[in-house]
Amino acid sequence: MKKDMSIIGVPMDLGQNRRGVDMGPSAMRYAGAIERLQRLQYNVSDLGDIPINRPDGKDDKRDGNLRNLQQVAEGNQALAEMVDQEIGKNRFPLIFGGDHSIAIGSLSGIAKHYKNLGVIWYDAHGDLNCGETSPSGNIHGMPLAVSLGIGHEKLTNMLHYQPKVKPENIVIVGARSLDPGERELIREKGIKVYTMHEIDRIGMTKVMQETIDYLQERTDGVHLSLDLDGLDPSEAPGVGTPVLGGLTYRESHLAMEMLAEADILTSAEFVEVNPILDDKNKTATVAVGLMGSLFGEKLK
Ligand code: B3U
Ligand code: MN
Ligand code: MN
Repeated sequence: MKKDMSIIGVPMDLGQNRRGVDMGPSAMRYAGAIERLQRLQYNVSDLGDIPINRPDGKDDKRDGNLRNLQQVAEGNQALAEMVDQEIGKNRFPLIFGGDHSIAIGSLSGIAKHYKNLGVIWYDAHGDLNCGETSPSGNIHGMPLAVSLGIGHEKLTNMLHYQPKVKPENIVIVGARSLDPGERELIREKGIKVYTMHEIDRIGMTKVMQETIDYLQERTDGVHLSLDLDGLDPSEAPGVGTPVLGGLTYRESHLAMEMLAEADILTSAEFVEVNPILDDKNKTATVAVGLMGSLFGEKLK
């Protein structure tokens, strides 16, 4: 893995309707993210936070069924440009969310640099909705569909190219809450999904080994998009849409350690940490612990 790393915070909470997730970047910094990575010998440059414009007046301006589309698009545009720039400098981008809508900007900036970017989507949800299928209008439930070129033009065409990712280069891990439209898209596009059912059946070791082998064969870079709600809410309570029956702390560390060993990652993001809903910064602390494993603590 590259030893030069750029941290980018994205205090975005407009992709969903529970305030507080904009403090995720601070919570992860407070939990010691930067020091932890420096201890692992990374040359870390913390670029601070991307400015996010708030909608004037009410928080719930919709464009079609998309809540806060304009502000979400603007924030993601700025993020996309910064990520693109950092990769251009040969640095590893590590992005701190913010709600999961920020993956739209991350993937726009990242995918430009690869012919076949692989994506590991560690999440309770598929985030494969669009305006027509979304039950909520929340853009944080849409970024993976956007990366496939499905959704509002303002989002899909960011940095003037699309799609960002091919469906066969995506692996979803931990899914247990999929909407009807998302299931249909998964079937139609043949997206690889390890739901909690498969993880219970074959175990995390096999799931990650298969994921790594599958992506190593077909991709030239791999982005990890880790939504803390992929973990069980008993271990990561500070998230906006908790879903029971999730991945354990231990399974998640194992997954991170296997990724570190395989050394396939070229970028990563940790999203949906909401310190207002948390229990004494537990979820940010879990996130930072997972970063430790992902970036090689066990290999030292
Ligand atoms: N699938 C639902 C719920 C949801 C998606 N992502 C999160 N929650 N975190 C939706 O609103 O699209
Ligand atoms: Mn998500
Ligand atoms: Mn989720």
